[in-house]
Amino acid sequence: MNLNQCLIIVDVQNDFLSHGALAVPNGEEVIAPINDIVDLFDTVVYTQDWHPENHISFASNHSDRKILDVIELDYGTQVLWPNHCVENTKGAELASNLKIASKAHFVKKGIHSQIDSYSGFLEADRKTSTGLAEWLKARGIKQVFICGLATDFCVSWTALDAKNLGFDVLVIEDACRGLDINDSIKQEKLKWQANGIKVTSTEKLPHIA
Ligand code: VGL
Ligand code: ZN
Repeated sequence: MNLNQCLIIVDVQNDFLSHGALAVPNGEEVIAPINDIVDLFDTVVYTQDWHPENHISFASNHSDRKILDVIELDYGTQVLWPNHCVENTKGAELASNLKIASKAHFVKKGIHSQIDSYSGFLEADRKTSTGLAEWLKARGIKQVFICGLATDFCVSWTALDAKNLGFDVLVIEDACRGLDINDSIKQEKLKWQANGIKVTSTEKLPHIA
């Protein structure tokens, strides 16, 4: 166990599992590998997508728009999603069989009606902080291991922001599943390469964590 390392478990919430409102194909397959590695870390962060009912990322809140349409907002392009992870609903709860570390820290994101947030660090306006970077830095964390859902959205944005904010970043590939919209998994992995984000696996973790 290295006290400078942290595990970030992204959005392993009911709505992203197979029968959820925004189902990631085989999303529940991340739970067993994540449960196997949680105890290797002293610091474990769980992010939760947590939207008000009138959230700007929901297609239902735009007239004449449908799910997966892409619109332009002040802060850039926004994909429109089915209603998901509505605050205080069952769908927004962490998967019931996900192991919760004894010193767990929870981060909610996408909580403002007018801004989405795929990243666990910075919301989509690229300015509003969730406070996670400050929290990690105050604890001396230098290296973050990232896993969860979805590889090509919240996992990737969280990884890219972590790197930009000065952390060494590894994505635990077998503990992630993606949505894969228009080849997005491949596109995001190219960004990881270009930005010095490393990939690893749960099998290798006992040797490096
Ligand atoms: C996510 C789309 C919308 C994710 C969250 O967790 O990857 N994707 N909200
Ligand atoms: Zn969302």
